[in-house]
This record gives sequence, C-alpha cells and structure tokens, in this order.
Amino acid sequence: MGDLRKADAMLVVYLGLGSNLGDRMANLGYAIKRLSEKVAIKEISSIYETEPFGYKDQPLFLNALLFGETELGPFGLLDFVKDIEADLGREPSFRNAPRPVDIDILLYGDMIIQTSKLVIPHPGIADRAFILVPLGEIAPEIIHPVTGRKICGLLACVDGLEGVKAVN
Ligand code: PH2
Ligand code: MG
Ligand code: MG
Repeated sequence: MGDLRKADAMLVVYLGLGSNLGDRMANLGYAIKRLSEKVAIKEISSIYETEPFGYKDQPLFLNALLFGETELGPFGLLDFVKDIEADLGREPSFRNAPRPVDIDILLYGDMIIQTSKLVIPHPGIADRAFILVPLGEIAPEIIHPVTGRKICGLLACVDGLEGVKAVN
C-alpha cells in the first residue's frame, strides 16, 4: 500500500539545462548530480552546443535535457532548482542574460500551470530549437499538453536547427 501510494505520487518531469558561463560542461555535470538527489533520472539527452536564442551578444550555450520522476510538487521542484542555480553562482540578472546554469521545468506530467512565479509547460518549448532538438531525441512522441502536438511535429516546424550541434 505504501509502495502504491509512493508510485502514484511520482510524476514525470522534463528539465532543460543550459550553461554559457565558466566551465560549461562541469556546470551541467554538477547540476545533474544535484538534481539526482530529488529526481530519479531516467534518461539524459546528448549535450548540444547552441547559438544564443533571444539576446544574441553572449557566449554559446551548452544545452541538454533530462527526464525523471520526482515526489516534489511543481513549486517544490522550482525551489529546488533555484537552490542549485544559486549554488553554482547564478546571480539574479536581466532576462536571457549569460548564466553558469539555468534549469527550466519544461513539462511536469501533463499539468498546465500559469502563475507569475511558474509557467508549465515552459512557454519557450515550441519555438526554441535548443529545447526541441534534445526533447525530440529522448521523447519525440510525447504530446505538448497545451498545443496538443507531438514534439516531433513541433521540431519539424522550428527555425534555427543549424544553430544546435551535438557535442561529442
Ligand atoms: N536560454 C535562455 C535564452 N536563450 N539560448 C540558448 N541557446 N540556450 C539557452 O539555454 C537559452 C538561450 C533563457 O533561459
Ligand atoms: Mg531558460
Ligand atoms: Mg530558467
């Protein structure tokens, strides 16, 4: 019974990771290690070097994405990822500014949340190649809960694929 309740409480979350300051690879590694304290990680995408989306005058990013299960609710998960970002030295700054690590909650089960603190699904999924390429790698068939479209369908329409390159 206890086990069943535990299974029911677990939800699948997709998290996006980005770094474009300092030792980018080490920053992603640290973030993944810390995330694993509270997220049972099932799969991690390849790592991609990506041209900055939005504010262009900043270094190239490394981006990756993972999915796993967690007992944390969406706001508990948000607090947890903010702690990890702060531990890596991320200072509050302007929107889209360079950062040692950015951890975004992309999807939380098929929940739709719209608050000033947190919007899920992440509003950038459908137009950002640096999200759709790794998401298409590990979960092409999942359905975006707001648009009702499959990730592979969104990927087929997105601009900027030439700016997303897998790192060996
Ligand atoms: N994150 C942003 C803005 N622009 N561009 C790339 N390539 N990768 C990112 O992770 C990224 C971005 C805001 O969080
Ligand atoms: Mg982000
Ligand atoms: Mg963020």
